[in-house]
Amino acid sequence: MPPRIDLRSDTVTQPTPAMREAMARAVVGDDVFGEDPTINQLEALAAEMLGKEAGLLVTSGTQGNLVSLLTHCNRGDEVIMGHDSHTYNSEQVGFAVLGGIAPRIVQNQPDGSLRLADIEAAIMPDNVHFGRSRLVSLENTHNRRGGAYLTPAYTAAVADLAHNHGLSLHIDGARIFNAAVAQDVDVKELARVADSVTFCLSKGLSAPVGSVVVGSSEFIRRARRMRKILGGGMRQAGVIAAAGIVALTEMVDRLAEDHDNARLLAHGLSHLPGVNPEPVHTNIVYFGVDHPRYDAASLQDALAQQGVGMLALSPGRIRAVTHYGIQAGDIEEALDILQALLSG
Ligand code: TLP
Repeated sequence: MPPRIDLRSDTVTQPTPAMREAMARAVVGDDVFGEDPTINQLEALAAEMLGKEAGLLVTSGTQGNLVSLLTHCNRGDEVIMGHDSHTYNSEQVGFAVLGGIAPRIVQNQPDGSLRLADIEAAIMPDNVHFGRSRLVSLENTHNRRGGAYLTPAYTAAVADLAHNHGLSLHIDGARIFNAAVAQDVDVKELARVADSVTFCLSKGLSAPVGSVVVGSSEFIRRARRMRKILGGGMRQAGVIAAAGIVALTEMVDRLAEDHDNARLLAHGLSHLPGVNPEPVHTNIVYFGVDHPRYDAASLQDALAQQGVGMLALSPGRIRAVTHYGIQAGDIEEALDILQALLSG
């Protein structure tokens, strides 16, 4: 059974009633023939919202990043990415395994960014000894950096740097709508300058399945071939796309509530003994555990026994993520349970 108050991830969100209704009514067709009108509508809507020419529905964020990296790079090419990025750490380095692409690692800064000077230093000169630098990959918001967001100005500066050196820019924008809402900017401002963006429908936007890759028409044409070779041609997946359309039209603005609830949680944690919340930027709260009776793993287990789900993702550090299934009252209840455990 999942925990009653499930803060393990925003991936646990259930589809909304409007999504279930749209899924039941979706007009579908064979998408490998390009004949699923609901998928075509979702892909066009996603492209329009992010300021790109075309979109491609994929099964997951992992598949979206993999398809994108394999489409940008050939074997022996290098992708410059952060040492704490999800794509480097939590996607089985699929781009290296399946694409023969090498990561060129740069330190992530506390705000999730990569220093421009570090990116520039990681671009390899044209030399017979070296790999070919082909791509820069950013993550917005940044999962392991507490949901920190990148700004339009920073993203544009990285795009300029990459393009001036003949490289492309990919953004793992699994939670890019959280980044847009937190800064009160149009998501286009964060996406337009990139050559490709993957974003997830199935996290804070609450759809049951799916992510979308957006880019130029030519890039998406090649990405569609790549998705097929990875087994991602999904036939009548309009039932999935229908929920995705609801996600994009009805679920973006409410992300602000998740950010409020994350701040509420961090504020409450700051008054409890033995836990130290990190700065909150969007819907992700990390806190350090420094307590005489608990480490992160045992506190996670004690919380789970009381029906509260959080994840001890690294030694001494717990993550809690707010989402559509969490109300302010749930946060207060979780804080009461934590208070009893930590002070009892
Ligand atoms: N992240 C998941 C788990 O992998 C930990 C989570 O609960 O946060 N990029 C980023 C920044 C992500 O956080 C994730 C998922 C992905 C890509 C991969 O998306 P999926 O799970 O759809 O393959």
